[in-house]
Amino acid sequence: MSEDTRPVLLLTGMIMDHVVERQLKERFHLVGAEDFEGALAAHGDEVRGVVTRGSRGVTAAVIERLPKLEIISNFGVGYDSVDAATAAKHGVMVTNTPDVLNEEVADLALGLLLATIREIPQADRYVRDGKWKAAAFPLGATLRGRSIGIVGMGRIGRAIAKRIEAFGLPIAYHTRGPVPDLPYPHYLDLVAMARDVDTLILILPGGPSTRGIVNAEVLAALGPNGVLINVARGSVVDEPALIEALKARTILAAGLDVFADEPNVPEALRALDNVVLLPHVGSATHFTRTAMGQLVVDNVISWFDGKGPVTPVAETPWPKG
Ligand code: NAP
Ligand code: 8YV
Repeated sequence: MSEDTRPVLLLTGMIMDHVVERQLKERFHLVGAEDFEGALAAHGDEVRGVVTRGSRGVTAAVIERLPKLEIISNFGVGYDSVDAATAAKHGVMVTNTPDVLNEEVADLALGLLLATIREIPQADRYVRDGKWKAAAFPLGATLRGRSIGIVGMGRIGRAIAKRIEAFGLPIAYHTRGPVPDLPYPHYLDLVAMARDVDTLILILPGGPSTRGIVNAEVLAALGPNGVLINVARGSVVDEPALIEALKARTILAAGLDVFADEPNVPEALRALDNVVLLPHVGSATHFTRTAMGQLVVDNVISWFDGKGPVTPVAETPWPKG
């Protein structure tokens, strides 16, 4: 039996250790960062908190092995890899990291949009490969005259819309219900919106309710001049249907920061020249990841100080309903 009376926190991996571990290690007994399964087996009965990120989920099976669990603090605003419904059923608080990453992710979304339409990575490769000496880079597609459909109009969606406005382009959006006070047309029907715009930007949560909503029908409606930008989750797109549409050129191009099975990106996607592929870097700056790490820490400390969570997710409201 251990003499250590500090609450046990299970880390599902290394998570901004110079922010998270540095601040938590005095007050908590941290286990699992380097050997999650081993720590789960050795400490499962004592664990009172879990700190996690998208790359390793906190499933119902994990939650059920942690009888003393009180809080799951997720590094990331998207918490589709945490089974929040099961956590709620067991009275376990779930927190995420909203707002601190809005502007960073919106910046990246616009960068990816421009990179995709203006073929910036392809042009860079052209120079590096010494092809410029033989011929000028071919003329390409334009952002001018485009109309943008944003799928998801929450915190980050609105930050993206602000940037699109500055580019002088019309905006429409699809969510399950209209957002009050927004001047843009709202579509309840995603296919109808895809038909009316030529560029889709995805920024909605992953998980069962959004799985594959961008399917072959949506891509067909987007049409041959269509551009798809996904900074949401890979799961919201039917990836094989997207690959088919890109191969057959029934859409023009795609810019993807997220994939169905990260970090595995299908060879069929990597072989295409009409896609820009990023390794899930929407929030990946020192500035923003530090702010996200701090919010993870703040949630854990506030909880164990008896002050409740700072940023609880919708499934585990605070104060309790
Ligand atoms: P948020 O404020 O909760 O907004 C989510 C938006 O999605 C809302 O407008 C919501 O509207 C809409 N939505 C939810 N379910 C929907 C459905 N079934 N069909 C259509 N629309 C739906 O979230 P956020 O902070 O903006 O973050 C959005 C997501 O971006 C995260 O969950 C995460 O997956 C992703 N993300 C990615 C990166 C990256 O690195 N690439 C970084 C940060 C976040 P309704 O509820 O009215 O439908
Ligand atoms: C993170 C994200 O990189 O916040 C999110 O939902 O996708 C990104 O900001 C990711 O969650 C950390 O693993």
